[in-house]
Amino acid sequence: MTVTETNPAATDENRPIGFGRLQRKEDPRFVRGKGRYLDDIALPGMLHGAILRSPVAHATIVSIDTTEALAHPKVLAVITGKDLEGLNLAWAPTLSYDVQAVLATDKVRFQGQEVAFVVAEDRYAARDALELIDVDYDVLEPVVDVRKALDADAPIIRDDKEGQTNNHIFDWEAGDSAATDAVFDSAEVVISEEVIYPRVHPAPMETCGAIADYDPIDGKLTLYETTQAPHAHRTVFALVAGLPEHKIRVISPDIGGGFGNKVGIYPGYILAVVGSIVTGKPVKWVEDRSENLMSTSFARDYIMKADVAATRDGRILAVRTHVIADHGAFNASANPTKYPAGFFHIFTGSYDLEAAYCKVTGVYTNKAPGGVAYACSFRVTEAVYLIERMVDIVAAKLELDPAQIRLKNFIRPEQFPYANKTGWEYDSGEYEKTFRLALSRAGYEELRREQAEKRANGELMGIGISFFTETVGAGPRRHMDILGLGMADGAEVRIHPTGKAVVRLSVQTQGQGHETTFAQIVAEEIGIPPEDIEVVHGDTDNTPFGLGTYGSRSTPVSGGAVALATRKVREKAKHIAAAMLEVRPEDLEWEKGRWFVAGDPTQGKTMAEIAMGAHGTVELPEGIDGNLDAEVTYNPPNLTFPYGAYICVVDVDPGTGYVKVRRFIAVDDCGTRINPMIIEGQVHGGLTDGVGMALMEFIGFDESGNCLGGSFMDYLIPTAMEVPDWETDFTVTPSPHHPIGAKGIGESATVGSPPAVVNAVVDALAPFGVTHLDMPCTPDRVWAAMQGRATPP
Ligand code: PCD
Repeated sequence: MTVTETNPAATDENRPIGFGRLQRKEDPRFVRGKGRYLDDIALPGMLHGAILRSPVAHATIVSIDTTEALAHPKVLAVITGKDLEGLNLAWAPTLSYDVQAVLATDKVRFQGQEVAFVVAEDRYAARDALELIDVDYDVLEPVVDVRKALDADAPIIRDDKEGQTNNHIFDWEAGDSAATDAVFDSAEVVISEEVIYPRVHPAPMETCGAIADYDPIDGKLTLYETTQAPHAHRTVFALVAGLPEHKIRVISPDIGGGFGNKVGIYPGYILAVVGSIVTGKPVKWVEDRSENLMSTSFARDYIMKADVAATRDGRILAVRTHVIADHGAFNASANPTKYPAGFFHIFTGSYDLEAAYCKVTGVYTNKAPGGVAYACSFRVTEAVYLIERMVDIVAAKLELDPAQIRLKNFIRPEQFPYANKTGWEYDSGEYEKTFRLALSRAGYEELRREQAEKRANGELMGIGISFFTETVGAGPRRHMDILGLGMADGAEVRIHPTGKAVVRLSVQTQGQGHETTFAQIVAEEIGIPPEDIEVVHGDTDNTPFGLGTYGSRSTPVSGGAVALATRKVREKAKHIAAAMLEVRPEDLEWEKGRWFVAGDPTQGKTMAEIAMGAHGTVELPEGIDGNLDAEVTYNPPNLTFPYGAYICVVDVDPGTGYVKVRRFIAVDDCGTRINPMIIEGQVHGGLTDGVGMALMEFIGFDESGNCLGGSFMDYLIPTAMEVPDWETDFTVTPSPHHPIGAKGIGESATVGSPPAVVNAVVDALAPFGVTHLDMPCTPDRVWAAMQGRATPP
């Protein structure tokens, strides 16, 4: 892949912090195949668990016969929902205040639902024994079509819940409905469309798993888990299982990709714990690929009906939308409490509107529960897709250029901090500057000329634009919590006597490079080289409390915590240096790595000397207790609002409908950049994800509720073959409230790229009169659209 970063501003004040394009400190173990993932861990005497899953989407369980399975010579336990009922563990709370069956007791409600758990001496025996369990199902009519879920005659899925008389979960709204309607009533142009973001899956390379090791003597549970949020999991386990929190240690080893899939607590994790308590031995459970795709948190699944009010010359005045959100059989969505539809209400995008209103209706269907924010800060992805598709549709209907209409409607630099119409305060942005850089990198005018020539020859070339604003870094704890846990993060920095440091994080890396970038933040603040700074994470016994890594919150929240903790250390170092130099602290000045006497630079102490002094024999001033450690819990004042301008060029094969992404230009602004190489990697990965969703990824269901995306034969993910050489660039607009000005970047490209790709495909199909096409733009769908036919399912 070619990496092109030509921004001349990338020097001096825009330089990356803390030693810049540092190679990743974690890579020596990864590139040698020496990472330690969950399935690499083998504890002495460890047993293996496997889950029996429902073959049907909706059925009453008449009986479960486990006799034969229990008779298998290598089987130690077979656990059913009835057994769990006795322990009060058959149902577990979800992150959205619903309950989810750990093992089905009365009914199964989606294909792949957990029905029984076998613990055996090895994995093969556990799997074999699943086939010896005899379950008698009485099959019921499933609810598959979300549009029919609220019909009066629809089967009620959640009859386990008292008072639940239909499949309705929630209605949630944001913005001002009346004010929005008023703008619509007098608008020159109103344009409407139904935009679908289909069900997709994060599908990380490593599937989910857990090893539970319960020690019956001291009652301590050590739980190895593929989790993005070890501390939150520990607390939830304490609340759910009634285990004392100080007796739970959650260890998250190396994670082979999370992408939101490893935020929730899945039945398999709880079953591993129950298995260990029952057998007195460690129990490992690791799901296979189909289990991952069919039962763990899916993403998206939003049907969005939207209207845009505009002037005839393309000034966008208001947007309103009603969304039907398919949450599957249990509402296991991971969202801050106040926001059952996540941060969807950022659907006003990057534009200065007069009014906006959204209503989201969540419903149950007989599908796997979720949905999770797959590379997405709680539904920002859906929001960005909606507004960026709608802006293009408006442009097409008004015969305006999609670049011009965006330029006309952007929030202007002087309007920041910008209060949008649904309650967000965007921290900073220079949208036009970033957008113009993307246009010039793409050679936009030239591309349009080329397109016109090609069209004249019957060739289908499309140019798609997307400009996105995200809201990442949840969040100010007064607004945001998950199950009552406020969304702040702790960080601890310790400087050892010889001047080497350790920083302990509450967040958990899944491949994005925290062991490098957090060392860089400390390095920048205190002048110790990054290689002398150890980053510790993923073990609740050894790290401060915090809510974990998702929604691109590590840099905005934990990054702030680390910067502030390090500044505390620096401040303390000043007092110790003053004592060592026998001067007053006010007389000292800081230069990277060293305090020195103002006016006499020869008189100074390096951090290493100060560290030794702190632990040595120097008489320390009042109130300085003699170490160089500090701890901070950072509760961010606001979220951060990274943004970007993406331009995609596609060629559509007129004979087959196959879409080839020829070029993709991505200009991102994530404020202060810590490690440009890591940022590029994050962007490349996210763009690949985005192309996947736009063109091939899809979890579908047949009318019986059978999952049609249950393996990588059906659920296509992109490879290097399907993506172009990415052309990336950037601008730097620091966050004014973040301690180092950084915003998140990990999700930007996944959020911003699908609309650029789809806009390009629709643009290519303009000669056929096509103005909208739903994802994924597979060859059969594109072909159907070219023939003027409805989208095939
Ligand atoms: N950075 C820098 N600078 C800036 C920002 C950032 O440098 N300014 C970097 C950091 O440090 C890191 C990264 O970059 O390392 C990222 O970041 P952020 O944005 O903050 O984020 P985080 O939190 O860390 O992470 C998370 C994300 C997410 S969310 C997702 S999906 C994905 C991403 O991340 N995932 C993943 N990326 C990645 N990568 C990898 N490799 N793997 C994975 O898994 Mo969700 O919500 O969960 O759905």
